[in-house]
Amino acid sequence: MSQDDKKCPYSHLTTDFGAPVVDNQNSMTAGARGPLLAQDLWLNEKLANFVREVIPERRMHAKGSGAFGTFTVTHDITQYTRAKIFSEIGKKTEMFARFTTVAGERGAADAERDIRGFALKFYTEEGNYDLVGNNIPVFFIQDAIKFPDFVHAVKPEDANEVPTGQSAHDTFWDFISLNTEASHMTTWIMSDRAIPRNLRSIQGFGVHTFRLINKNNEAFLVKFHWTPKQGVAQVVWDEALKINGKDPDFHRRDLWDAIERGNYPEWELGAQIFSEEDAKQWDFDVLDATKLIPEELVPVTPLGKFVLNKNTDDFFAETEQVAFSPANIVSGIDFSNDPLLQGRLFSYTDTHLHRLGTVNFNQIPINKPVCPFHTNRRGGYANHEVYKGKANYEPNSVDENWPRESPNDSGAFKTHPEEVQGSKLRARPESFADHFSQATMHYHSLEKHEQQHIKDAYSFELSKVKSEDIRRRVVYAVLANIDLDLAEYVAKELGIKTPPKQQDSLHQPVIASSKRLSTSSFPASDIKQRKIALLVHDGVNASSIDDIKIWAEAEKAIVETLAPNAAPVKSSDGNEIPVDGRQNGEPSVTYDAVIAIDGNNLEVFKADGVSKHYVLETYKHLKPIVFLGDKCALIDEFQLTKDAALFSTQNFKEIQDQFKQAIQNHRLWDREKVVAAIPA
Ligand code: HDE
Repeated sequence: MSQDDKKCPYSHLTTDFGAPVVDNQNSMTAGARGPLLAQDLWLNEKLANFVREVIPERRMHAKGSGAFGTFTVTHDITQYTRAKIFSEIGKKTEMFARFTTVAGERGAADAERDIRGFALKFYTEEGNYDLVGNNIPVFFIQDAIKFPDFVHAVKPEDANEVPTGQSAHDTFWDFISLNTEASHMTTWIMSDRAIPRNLRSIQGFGVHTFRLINKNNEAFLVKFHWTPKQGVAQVVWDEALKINGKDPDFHRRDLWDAIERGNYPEWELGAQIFSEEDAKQWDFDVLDATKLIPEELVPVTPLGKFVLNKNTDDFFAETEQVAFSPANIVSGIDFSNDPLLQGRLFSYTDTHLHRLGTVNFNQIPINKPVCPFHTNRRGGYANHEVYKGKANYEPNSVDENWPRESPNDSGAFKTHPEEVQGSKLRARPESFADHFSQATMHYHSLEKHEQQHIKDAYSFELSKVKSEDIRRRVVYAVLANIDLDLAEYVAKELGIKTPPKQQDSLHQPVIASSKRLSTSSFPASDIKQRKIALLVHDGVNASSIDDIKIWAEAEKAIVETLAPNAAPVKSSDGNEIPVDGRQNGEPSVTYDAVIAIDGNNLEVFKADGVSKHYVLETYKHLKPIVFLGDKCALIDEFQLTKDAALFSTQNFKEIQDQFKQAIQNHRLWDREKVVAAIPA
């Protein structure tokens, strides 16, 4: 209940204007069996509101998950920027983050192969600062003018609106085959980055080059990165497909639960800071958003950290109505001439005017700056401000020329006075012409298993493309220019002729491989919030459950007991133990590890097909499994091969440290070769 509610004499359900409602169960009729009365204004108000509850969903990034957080400065970067958000170590700024899938509609599933949007809004004392980034450091296109073409191509096809949230269809790959500037980004979208384990385990990137400006008006170029303390983690493809069916809100739920439990996810915000002179040395253009700067060239300087520590109260009011824009910057930060960024600067406001329906969307609480704002604007739909004073123009003499412009030396935002000269034209700079070398670098930077996943993803997606011409064009015009082995693999999978080598020798990557592009460079440091399923049946040993719970609590991990049904199980000493769920209802894909608990019930377990499936699926998805006591026999029974993430023991304590490490590692990639033979 809000303060306002407390002032109301009634703690009752009311109409829009505060009149109490006495009957919310029955419409007003002429006699109990008679027709409705037009006088039933409560019914009318209720239905009228209901049909207007939805607003246009975002054209892209429609399905989102939001959370509030706090940003804290950890390093002094005042030599680079005068932005007050970074003014001193320890300074805190409140913020809001929204995570999204990009292609799917609001009801789409969370684990689709897709980019994840990762947008940050900092409520600074100088106004809102938005970093509207993605979990991938580059983008598909170089120029904003291609954006609608790209989005049309990836969205469901027009005739039947199929497929939702998927790129595995003809129009997407047609676009890719004809717009080779997308080649680098496509290697990322086919990589594990596009099927993250959860939203807590993704990196964020500002993608474009921005500027930092210090108090002496010196300018530096910058690319922003934010890296999760939880490590970067992915699922295997089969797991992603199953999550989408079994728990389409898996990512949203995971983020919510972590915050509710106080296991607040945390990211380090960093920046690659460099000069125009540095940029001139490199063989790629820092204004080209299809290129990244390898960290070997410019390491990431840490700036601060942010934790997401509060869930939303009202999804619509906050996550749905939040309006991000890369144009929202503060003094000390500025734009570059990246033509993709330049297009974004006005397109987001345009989107919000359409979607939120009023110029006053800045007054919606989630969008409202925490500092005062005096725009001299008046009116418009849904204006909430009550403006005082006579003047609504500037300069004025009737209100002491207030609000007036900030003085020149006030430190208020002024754009960097970069010199610009040139003819008016429509042209791509020659420095944007290399479409392949960084795709090659990305592919060559990855571990063998990551490369294999890329090969499999291209093969899978292109096998869904009906047009032979498109398939061939992708293999010959794109993949053969990235890596011949990749092209040959995919060609073989599609049954088309091996492509000739086409590598363009003019464009060898400046750095052959960059370690920090692999997810393996970002391991987790703990197992907080990881979920472990304990498989139990009647006859289970209760003390094993207790031991594991004590251990997990200390690690801030979550254990849940799953039984054949939701009824309590009987322990071996005859007591009833309540369970957290059914094995059939809480699928293995939503857990990070499984333990088959000991007891005197081996035969019951063996006869339970659901339990067997649970274990085999966990094994196939490369996750840790423990067989306790009598359940050790299941390793042979299920014909599993022992490895570094498969444990059998009479005493959990003996293996708990190795088990923890295996959970921390997420997946045992070495197991992948063994499980290839197991059916899905
Ligand atoms: Fe966006 N983008 N975008 N985008 N974008 C939108 O804004 C657009 C681009 C990104 O959680 C839209 O409210 C254009 C790059 C995120 O609310 C829209 C271009 C990057 C979000 C829009 C791009 C992004 C959006 C859709 C090419 C990574 C979700 C609805 C010039 C750096 C924000 C909306 C949220 C949302 C336009 C390219 C990130 C249509 C024209 C590159 C994270 O305005």
